Amino acid sequence: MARAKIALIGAGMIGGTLAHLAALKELGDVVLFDIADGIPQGKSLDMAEAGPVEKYDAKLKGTTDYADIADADVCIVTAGVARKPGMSRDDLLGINLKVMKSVGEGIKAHAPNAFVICITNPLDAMVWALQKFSGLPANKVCGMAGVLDSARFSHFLAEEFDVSVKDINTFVLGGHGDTMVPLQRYSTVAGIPLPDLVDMGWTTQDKLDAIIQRTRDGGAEIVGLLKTGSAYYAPASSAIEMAIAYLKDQKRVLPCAAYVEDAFGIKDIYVGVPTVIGAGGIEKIVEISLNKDEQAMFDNSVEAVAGLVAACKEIDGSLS
Ligand code: A3D
Repeated sequence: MARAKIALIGAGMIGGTLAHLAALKELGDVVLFDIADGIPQGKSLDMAEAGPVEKYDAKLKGTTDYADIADADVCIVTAGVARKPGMSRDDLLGINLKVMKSVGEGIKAHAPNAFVICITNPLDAMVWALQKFSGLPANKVCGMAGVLDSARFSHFLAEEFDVSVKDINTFVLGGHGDTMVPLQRYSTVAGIPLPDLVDMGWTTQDKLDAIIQRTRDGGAEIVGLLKTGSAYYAPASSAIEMAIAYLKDQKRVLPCAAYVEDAFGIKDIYVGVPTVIGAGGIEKIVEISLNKDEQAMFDNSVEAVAGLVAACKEIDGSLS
């Protein structure tokens, strides 16, 4: 069987890390696309030269020509601009919407059968626009955010409890922004829900609340430290986990920004929800029950995403 082909649109900090991970894990041949001539070619050559050391069989090609992504099985989109200190994700909307238009057209023309994972911010609105611009089926276009936000939540909990990250399972839903909804009742350590761990004296509700706030601010914390851009290692790992779920038909249950036709009391919007990812792309949306408080937080988050989608429609009339 021929190797899978993975196209990475955007060869910046996340794009380069994605290429490296895809090669190290031998997920297939990698095409790194960017408009900044020299960057994708240079990074690809550098990583190809690491192949004999790491012993991976993967061809890597850098390009500025969309024709090179032809028939890709997976496209991961990071093209656009990242945050600098003081900027919110939403500040990126105008610039990155234009980028989504050209990327969507490129994917539509050259890789219409791909599973597309968008990472560009503001995530939920950009994945919505990318689906519209590309015209690909909604089950084949999704956004990475929930896996990363959940990983951040899990990391902070592992530190608090001094237990392995392997035994922690967390769920963060809603839009990828200040309104995201870390779900305490559905987050567990070895199957024990967080509220039970408070009852057991492992932590206090105050400490949990602080961890939840740190999770919400997780992106900004890294931006503040790096000063020149935003996080890239954990975002890349998270998108690769989703790509593997698709390529290997794993039927993983992962939170991601997916098209919700009608669930959780909302209709016709992209937002972070639990999904099943397999060979069919987003195969299912897992409609867990939310209590009153959780539903209110989720609705608030959906409202924020809807505001950004409305802003996209105002900027680009072809989207309305
Ligand atoms: P960066 O290192 O700046 O890379 C972006 C790349 O996109 C650059 O190499 C640009 O040359 C390239 N680019 C710009 N316009 C185009 C275009 N029209 N076509 C193709 N390539 C283009 O950024 P990064 O890799 O650090 O971040 C990429 C995006 O991911 C940003 O929008 C971030 O805000 C976002 N991000 C999202 C998350 C989520 O969890 C959703 C996390 C971290 C970053």
